[in-house]
Amino acid sequence: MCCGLSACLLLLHVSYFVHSCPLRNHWRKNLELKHLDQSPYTAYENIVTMGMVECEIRSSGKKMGIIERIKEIEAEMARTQKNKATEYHLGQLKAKIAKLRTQLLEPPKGSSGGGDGFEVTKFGHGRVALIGFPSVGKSTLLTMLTGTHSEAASYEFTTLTCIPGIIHYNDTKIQLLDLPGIIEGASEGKGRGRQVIAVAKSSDLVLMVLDASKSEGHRQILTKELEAVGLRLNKRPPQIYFRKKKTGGISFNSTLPLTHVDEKLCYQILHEYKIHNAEVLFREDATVDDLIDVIEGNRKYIKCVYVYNKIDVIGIDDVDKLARQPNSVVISCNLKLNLDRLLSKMWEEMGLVRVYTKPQGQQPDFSDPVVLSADRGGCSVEDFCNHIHRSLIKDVKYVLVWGISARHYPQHCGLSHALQDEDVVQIVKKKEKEEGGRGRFKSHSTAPARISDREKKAPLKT
Ligand SMILES: Nc1nc2c(ncn2[C@@H]2O[C@H](COP(=O)(O)OP(=O)(O)OP(=O)(O)O)[C@@H](O)[C@H]2O)c(=O)[nH]1
Ligand SMILES: [Mg+2]
Repeated sequence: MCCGLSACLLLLHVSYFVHSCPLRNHWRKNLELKHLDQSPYTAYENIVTMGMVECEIRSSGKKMGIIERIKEIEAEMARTQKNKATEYHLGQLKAKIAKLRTQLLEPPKGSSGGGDGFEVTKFGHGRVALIGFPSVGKSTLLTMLTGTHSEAASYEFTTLTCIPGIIHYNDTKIQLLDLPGIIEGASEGKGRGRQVIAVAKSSDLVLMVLDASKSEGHRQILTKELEAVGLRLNKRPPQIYFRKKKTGGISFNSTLPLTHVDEKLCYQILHEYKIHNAEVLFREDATVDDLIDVIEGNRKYIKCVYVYNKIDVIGIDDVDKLARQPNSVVISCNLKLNLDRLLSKMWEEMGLVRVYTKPQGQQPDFSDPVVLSADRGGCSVEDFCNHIHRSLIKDVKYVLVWGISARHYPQHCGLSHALQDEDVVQIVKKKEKEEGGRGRFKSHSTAPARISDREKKAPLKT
């Protein structure tokens, strides 16, 4: 009875909502949704869905506003002449753009922040992302290097999602990700640019695939798109110490003469971020952009190799010119040219360190290395032990190291020793004396170690 009554009330409520809702006409007009004339239950479900769509529209409207403001500031910067008098104004404008770009990257309020990204589980010892314009040969390259089939065709946007493959190289497994092609404006959300760039951010190395027969400008456009979302390719973090404080104003110092930034400019940029108490120390002659990167604190410094594909369609002089550029490899997937050089360059840039373990009194195990890297936790003996097991570190006395990092074979090393590729390590554990044993020859009996500690036996009864 009670259930029937509440169902009737729900029906009445929904039909009222469907027929008198002020947003109804707006939705019908804007979204061309025709299902409002359906049953009240279906309509109720649709209203919930449309509410979400409405939120999305509002947030994308907000984002459009931000993009327009960025464009306006960029135009103002282009109009402003660069000289000593305008450098403070230009610095402030740069900070404004950086702030707006950060806002653009924030997920809309109320959403979980996940969005419909490409969720590919991390696998292997390193992750490499293929980034490039459509139809440059990314999928063909993935198929060549990993054997995983990814649809390749002569039309653009053949790949619409993220396709992972595994490269087996030097006893390690490297995950290679084929991604949809990105276009100019990807950082502002054009195409699936935002999701592609998010995958690039989660990688250890980016392979920027370029068409050797197309203009050199493509490389700059892609670099600009990646920089706009906080990716810094082949750069190291600026040597600027920055710490926010609660009181005490701004203290500005440098360890060398600065040519790009002075105290006044630094103050202005910090004020733009509403920071009035902070400590800033320049350890290198950094630029305004570097200072903004440090203040923003969300930049990702990532290595990038520029891969020029389709060299079979250009002349030898052009190939030579491209091959001489820094961090560049020229290849042809169709003719299988130079793919081994690409793999060795990838390996070099990823800086993976293979360490082989040697059990005491046995040969080293060369089949299954422990793979370390500076980007993923570090390459010291301590990192090596933690990689094997978290609890191992407290039992380690020292380690014996054979290989490039050792001065003589074997070298006794402590936890801070930096290991190098193909080192062999034997862990020597602390003697088990503390646990009640007797050095190497731990006694497994519970009998006391010294004669004097033994309990006296009762005299024999005669
Ligand atoms: N001449 C020449 N053509 C190539 C080479 N590698 C790939 N192609 C051709 O380029 C076209 C595009 O290749 P895809 O692998 O689909 O390119 P993609 O970058 O994955 O394209 P999207 O998925 O659309 O982003 C195909 O017709 C390939 O046959 C090459 O080395 N030389
Ligand atoms: Mg593709």
